[in-house]
Amino acid sequence: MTRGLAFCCIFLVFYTGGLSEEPSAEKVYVVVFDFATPDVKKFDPAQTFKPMPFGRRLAGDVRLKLRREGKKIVVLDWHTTAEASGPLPADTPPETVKKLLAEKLGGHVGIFGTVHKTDQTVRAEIGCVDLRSKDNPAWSKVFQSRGERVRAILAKQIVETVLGKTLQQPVEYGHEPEPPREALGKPLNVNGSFDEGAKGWDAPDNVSTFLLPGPAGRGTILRVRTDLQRDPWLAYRKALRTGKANPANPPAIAKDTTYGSVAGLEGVHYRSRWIKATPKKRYWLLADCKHTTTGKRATPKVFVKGFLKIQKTPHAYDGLPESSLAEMNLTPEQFAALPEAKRRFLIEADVKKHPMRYVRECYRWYLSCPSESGKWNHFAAPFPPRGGLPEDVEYLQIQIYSYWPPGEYLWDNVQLHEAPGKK
Ligand SMILES: [Ca+2]
Repeated sequence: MTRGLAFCCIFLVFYTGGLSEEPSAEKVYVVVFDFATPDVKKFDPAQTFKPMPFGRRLAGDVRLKLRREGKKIVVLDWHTTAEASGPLPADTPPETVKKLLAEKLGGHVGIFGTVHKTDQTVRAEIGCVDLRSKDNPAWSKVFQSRGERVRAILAKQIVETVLGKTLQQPVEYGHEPEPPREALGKPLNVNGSFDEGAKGWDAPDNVSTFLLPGPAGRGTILRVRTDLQRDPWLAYRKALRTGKANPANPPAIAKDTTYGSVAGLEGVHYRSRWIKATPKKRYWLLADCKHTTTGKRATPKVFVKGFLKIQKTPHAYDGLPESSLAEMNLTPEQFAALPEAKRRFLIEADVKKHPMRYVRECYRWYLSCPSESGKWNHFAAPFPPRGGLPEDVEYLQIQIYSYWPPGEYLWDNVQLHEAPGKK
């Protein structure tokens, strides 16, 4: 069965122009308020993991996609936005949004809405107020989708509607011939073959990620499982991040192949160490992958994400990451109860101590690896699809992403190379 792509989209109200049609070359300041999530499940205090409301995550995806659309669009950061207003539901009067934009935030365009999520389908009612438009200052529209990529699909649809244009798709395997190995030279990442164990990568957790001997000729390979119960897996991952669990002694986590499993929700990311980025450069990413899931086809991905250090985005951070809180023996509640000056002091000291815990994602691309079950396949593609890496990217990270269908994914030779040719 095909599952997971957008199947429905309903136009509700008036909508004409988009941001891209604006003749002015001046910057457009956009505020994406967190979307309300009225169906959010009540937090069970017996559980250690508190999920972030879906509407807040979707709003975050919309901000990121808009930021990637170039320098003319300036998207207000989440902390400043959330300080001005909590989630703004779809039925917020346009006048209220206008007031927030004009008097509090200095924005041109405000995006807000309500997200209804059932196990299968997400329905997002999105409103937009555009202070620059005289004829058509407000619109609203319903977006609906389902499946494991539902957030990415909805964010793309919302951004396309706001901008009034179709976003370009990442280039997939086969659009450009892979250069010969000699031309690619030495990989930029360490140990893409996994033959030196976890060197250059996260330590495997031995529940969802394993390093183990592969078939003849492959040396060590990465094995990923996504057919796992989600809540105990999330709790274990959190315990690992805060030093309260040891991968040498992993918990037994039951198999789950439902839409509520790890495969259907978060999926499993396996991350490389930081790789220094060179702005304006172009790269090739190579990967070998085989899945043995019961679904015939799967499209796991290898993301390359770009990050910049927090020092370049002052006042963008307002809290401590959970690993730092754990180091300081503080709960989030205890931290929140400290006087502001003390919090600021702890954050600034922690940024100095662990600068790489305070990076912000500013670039994202992925290698799509669509394949049938049971066979090793080789994938390779260049990125960025056009031009070179944006100038603000300081570090790259490879994230091997396995998700739907639930089951086993095997990976080998995940390698990043500088593109050959013009220097
Ligand atoms: Ca290998």
